[in-house]
Amino acid sequence: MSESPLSMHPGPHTPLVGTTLREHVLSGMQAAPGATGEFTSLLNHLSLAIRIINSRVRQAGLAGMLGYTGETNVQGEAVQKLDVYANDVLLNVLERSGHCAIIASEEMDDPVFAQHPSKYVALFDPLDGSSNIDTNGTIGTIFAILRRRVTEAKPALEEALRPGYEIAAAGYALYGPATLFVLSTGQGVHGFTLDPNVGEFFLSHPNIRCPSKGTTYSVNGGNRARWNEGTKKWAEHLKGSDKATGRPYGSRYMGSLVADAHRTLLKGGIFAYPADEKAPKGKLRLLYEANPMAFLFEQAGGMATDGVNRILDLQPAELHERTPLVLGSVEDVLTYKRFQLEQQG
Ligand code: FDP
Repeated sequence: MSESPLSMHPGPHTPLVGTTLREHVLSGMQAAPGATGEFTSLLNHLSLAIRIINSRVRQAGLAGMLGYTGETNVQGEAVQKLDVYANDVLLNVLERSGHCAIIASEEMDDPVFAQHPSKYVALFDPLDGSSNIDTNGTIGTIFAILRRRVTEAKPALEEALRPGYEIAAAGYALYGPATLFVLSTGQGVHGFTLDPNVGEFFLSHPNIRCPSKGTTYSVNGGNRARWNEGTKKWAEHLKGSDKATGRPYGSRYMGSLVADAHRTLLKGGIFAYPADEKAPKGKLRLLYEANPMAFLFEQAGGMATDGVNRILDLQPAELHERTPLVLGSVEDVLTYKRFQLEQQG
C-alpha cells in the first residue's frame, strides 16, 4: 500500500488517526494462510450489529424501550424490550452476512439454521446484565464464534455443543460511559472504543493483560447463606487482614457480567458466580457467557474455572446449560480452587 501524502509529511496539524477495528481484523487475517475474508466480514457484521444496538441503548429512555415485554424466556426470566431488540438485530445482521450456518442465542429456545452452506457457528447473549437496563447501569453483548468442521454438511445442533477450547473468536461489547468492543481471535485481547461521531471503533486498549493477582473480589454476597463451605471460607479469607497478600480485598459487584468481567480483566482480582443451593449448576450460561469470557481471560493471561475445572474443557450437553464461573487473575482463581478442594477433602 502506498503511503498517503499526509503520513509521509506529518506536521503539527496532522490528525492522528488510530487503527480501526476493521483494519485490525483485516491485518490479522492477512497473516492467516488460506484466509478467504469471510471471517473478517463476519466480525465486521458483528461490529455493525453492536453499533446498531448501542444506538438504541443510548436512546432507550426516550424511545420507550425501557421495561419488560411481559414474556419470559427459555430460562424462565422476564424479558426486557431491549433484550428482544438486541436479539433481533444480531439475528438479522448475522443471517444477512451469510457466514453463519447456526445462530444460537440465550434469548431463543432453539438455534436458527441457515439453508445455505456457511462456515461458522455464532453463539451470543444479546444483552447481558439486563436487570441494569432500567437504572442506566452498564450492560453488554457477549459472543463466541466457532468454525464448522465441514462447511457443506447440513447444520446440526451438535455443532454448537462444542467445548470452549474450539472457539475461533470471542468478545463482548460494553454499553457504559463509553462503548467498547473487546475482541480476541486467538492472538491476544484487544479493546476498541467507539467514536460516536465517526461511527467507528478505534483501537484504545491494545494487548490487554490481566494482572497475575489483584486486590478486589466480585461476588453477589447476598447469596452467602446458600454457598458451600469452601466458598464461604474463601470469602471470609479475602476479608481477613494480611498485608503480605494484600488482604482485605476490596469488594466490587455490579451484577452485570460484562461490567464485572471487564473491570477484572483490566485491574485483576476475581469474579465468581458459584453454584449455590438455589442454583446447583450456577446461574451463568456456559455457551453464551462462561465460554467466551474464559477464552478472553486465557488469551489475556488470566484464568477461568467452574471453581475447580477449566471452563474451556467442559463438554456442553445442552444449549442453555449453566455453569458456576470463577475468573480473573491466575493467583486469585487458584486461591478459590484451593478452598474448594480443601472442603472436598
Ligand atoms: P442479568 O440477570 O441482569 O442478565 O447472566 C445474567 C446476569 O445478569 C449477569 O450479567 C450477572 O453477572 C448476573 O446475572 C447477576 O446475577 P445476580 O443478580 O443473581 O447477582
